[in-house]
Amino acid sequence: MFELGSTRSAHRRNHLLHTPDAFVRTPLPRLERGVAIVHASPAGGAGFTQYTVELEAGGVLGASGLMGVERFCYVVSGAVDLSSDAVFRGLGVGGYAYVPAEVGHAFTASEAAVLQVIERPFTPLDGVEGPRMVVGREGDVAGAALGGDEDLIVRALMPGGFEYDFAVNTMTYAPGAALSQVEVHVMEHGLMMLEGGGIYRLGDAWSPVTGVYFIWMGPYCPQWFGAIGKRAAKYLIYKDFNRHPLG
Ligand code: UGY
Ligand code: MN
Repeated sequence: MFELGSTRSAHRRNHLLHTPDAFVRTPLPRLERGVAIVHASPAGGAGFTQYTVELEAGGVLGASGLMGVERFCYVVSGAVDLSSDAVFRGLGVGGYAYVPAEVGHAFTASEAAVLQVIERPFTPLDGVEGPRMVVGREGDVAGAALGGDEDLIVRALMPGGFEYDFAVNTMTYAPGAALSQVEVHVMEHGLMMLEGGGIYRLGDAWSPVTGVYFIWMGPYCPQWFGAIGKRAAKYLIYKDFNRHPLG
């Protein structure tokens, strides 16, 4: 709908709220029969990229071809097959994969599919072996109660070892559950709402979030979320992790 130029989308120095009315679809190299909505990128202040990929049945997302860039993919709807040295068929909703830098691969939609894709330059650590490919399903990951709060369940999709330099979690809030503190931390976040909604504090702004809203939080962006409504709220959240702030 034509909203006379108004939107809740806002790009500030240390955060972006990206709402669906403002999404612009674009082609990308090595993306066939599909389009991308780029949410987070270095151009917008982030140290990583995060984008939504919408694939037709038979559409393909190939490796980025960028040197030293690792990738994480999460299936939001539909299903894809991942081919690399091995083939992983039928990654449906909640399926995910981590592909280390320089590993050839392609995601092919076995039916129309929507993916969240996160990419970043990998930061190796001296004396630590390189990371391995990870393929999993969120439903198989045990949840942990954040700070002992059974109404706020975190599922860590990436392994926690120092081979890996980022984390991707899902966080599921029972209706009325909230973060127990306003967080201010050096790590960045890319966040995609998956279910339900609530109020997000970003810096000095409190915003209603729901649907497929995306948020980028830069380092030290004050942040807090409380779930509102009669059903659970859930989001997928990226953060840089396991590395010294000086690199
Ligand atoms: O992992 C986190 O920093 C997470 N608790 N942040 C957030 O949900 N905004
Ligand atoms: Mn946080």
